[in-house]
Amino acid sequence: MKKSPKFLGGLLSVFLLAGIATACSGGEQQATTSNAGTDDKAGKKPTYTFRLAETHAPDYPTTLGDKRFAELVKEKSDGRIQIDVFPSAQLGEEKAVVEQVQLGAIDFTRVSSGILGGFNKDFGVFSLPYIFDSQEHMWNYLNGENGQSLLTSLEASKMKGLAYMDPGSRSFYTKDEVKSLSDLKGKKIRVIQNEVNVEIMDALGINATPMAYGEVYSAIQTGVIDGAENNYPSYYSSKHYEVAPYYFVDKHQRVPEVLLVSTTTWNKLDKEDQEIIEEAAKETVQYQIEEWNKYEKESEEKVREAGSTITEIEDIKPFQKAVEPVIEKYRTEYKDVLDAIDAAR
Ligand code: GTR
Repeated sequence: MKKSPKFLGGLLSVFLLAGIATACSGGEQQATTSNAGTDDKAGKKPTYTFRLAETHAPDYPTTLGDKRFAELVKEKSDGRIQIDVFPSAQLGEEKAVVEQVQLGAIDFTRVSSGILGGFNKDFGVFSLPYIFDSQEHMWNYLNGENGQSLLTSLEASKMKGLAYMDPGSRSFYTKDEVKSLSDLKGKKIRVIQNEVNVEIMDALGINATPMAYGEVYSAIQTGVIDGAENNYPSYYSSKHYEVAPYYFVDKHQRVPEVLLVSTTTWNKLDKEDQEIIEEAAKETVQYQIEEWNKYEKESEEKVREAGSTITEIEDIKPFQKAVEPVIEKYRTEYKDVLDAIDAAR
């Protein structure tokens, strides 16, 4: 095939962009950066500039958590380690970002463990429905030994989990009114791309449509799907309430958010710098939970004001019963985690 000049031009910009991305993608500062030379002086520790990818808007509580983390790292390293937060999916949708993190092209990200489940089997457990009774139950588990050790299991997938963030609870929302489980049957509902989500929807008689978060608004608007499922903050911040004004509160999942670092980036750091990053991540958690709680309330109010119809489910049992086979299917594989979750009640 003869390549057109436009095609070749496009190819050239891809290479140029890839070059820039590599040059900016963390690690010790290159000689071309503005503060080059600071690490040349004998005995001085190197300076770093890293990138952190976030899918949400700048004022969203996970983004606020990312920014607090970056500030703490900067403070603790006396300005040597700078982490630039890129919100609003500027560095790509979550699945593509995780692939880049595995390659070491993006240093840090805050991502849903729903996405991680597609990369690391251990994380699939958090997509199982109704395993946490409440926010408190979830944090009891996450802060415990089992929850914390799960973060390290990501190392097998070239990432290192640093901390969890609060994800709220996910419920369904649709273009047309839904009042019961039978109204949901046969509907095309967008889910985060992982196998467990598809199995849950199958069990509920829903037509699961895995797709990237950034595509959901137009997919609902154009009728490709009938709705999606998420927490109040995402429902509000993504403006999905404009195209799917029926929110049906069943709280089927709490899928912890994870702050993580590429092991390529991690291995460039000495012990002291690694400790700075670990400490900063842990110190961010309480702040993020507080911001989460505020924003969750606000976003519920905002969608109500905008005219969304919120239906609180009266009896969750038919839902729980319908998804039981999914939990049973995974009970052996995730036994340790499910037992630890039960024990954290
Ligand atoms: C949000 C989560 C995002 C993203 C999104 C989704 O609740 O914070 O990281 O995973 O859901 O549904 O894709």
